[in-house]
Amino acid sequence: FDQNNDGFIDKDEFTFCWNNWIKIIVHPTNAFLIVDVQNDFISGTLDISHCAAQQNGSEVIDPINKLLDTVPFDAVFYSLDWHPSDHVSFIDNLPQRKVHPSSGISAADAKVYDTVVFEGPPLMKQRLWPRHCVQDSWGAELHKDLKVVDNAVKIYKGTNPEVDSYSVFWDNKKMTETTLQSQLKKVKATDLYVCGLAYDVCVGASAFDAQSIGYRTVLIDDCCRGVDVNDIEATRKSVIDNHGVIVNSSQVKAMVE
Ligand code: VGL
Ligand code: ZN
Repeated sequence: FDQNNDGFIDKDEFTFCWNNWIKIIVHPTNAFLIVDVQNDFISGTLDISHCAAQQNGSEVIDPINKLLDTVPFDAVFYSLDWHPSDHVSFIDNLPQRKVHPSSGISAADAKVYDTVVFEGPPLMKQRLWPRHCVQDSWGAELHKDLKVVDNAVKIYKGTNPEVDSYSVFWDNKKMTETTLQSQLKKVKATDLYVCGLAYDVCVGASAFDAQSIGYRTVLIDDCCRGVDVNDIEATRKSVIDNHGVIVNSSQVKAMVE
């Protein structure tokens, strides 16, 4: 695309970014996916400012609202982490579950943010989080300052108590699919702009799946906040390695128009 905004497609840029695509996209259709901008991640039970990277989730709201006000996306999706009370990822549900010895840690010693292996079959790796985004609770609501546009679609994920769901496309075991892909097909989306919380968890997993399906994937860096700086950097690297692009929100309008 026209990275320099000079009317010419930069050939090197094109080859570098989009060499994964064998068909030329005649009618680009742009969808905007806003991941999990929910109270619990901003000032609730899983406030990411208490995580290693100490980032403030509320800082994504203004730049996202500005994009919604100024960029003519063809479709807008909001995802919501939406867990039942007995969800497998909640550390306080650990006593009701069986930790496999390969965890290298006993249920009694496991702490929040640790990863354990639950008994199978099949065995299942699971990172433990504080109870968060319980269905119909305040913590699961989208932040009140986040603009919700008309005709947007909300996608709920993580509703199965037995399996976590970071990506907005599939659960972590890839057993069940949300309606996101079918709705993107309906609008013939070719390009997916992704942002939100948490950068290195649900945003990263969603971008990864979008790229595996074949969407031209654009990660909007300044509209994301995350948990761990090393994991955030790994997410960026993965998007670039898979021929996606990472931009600042100030660049998006020119890309979509
Ligand atoms: C998320 C941790 C647990 C996220 C969801 O939305 O990134 N993180 N559940
Ligand atoms: Zn969750």
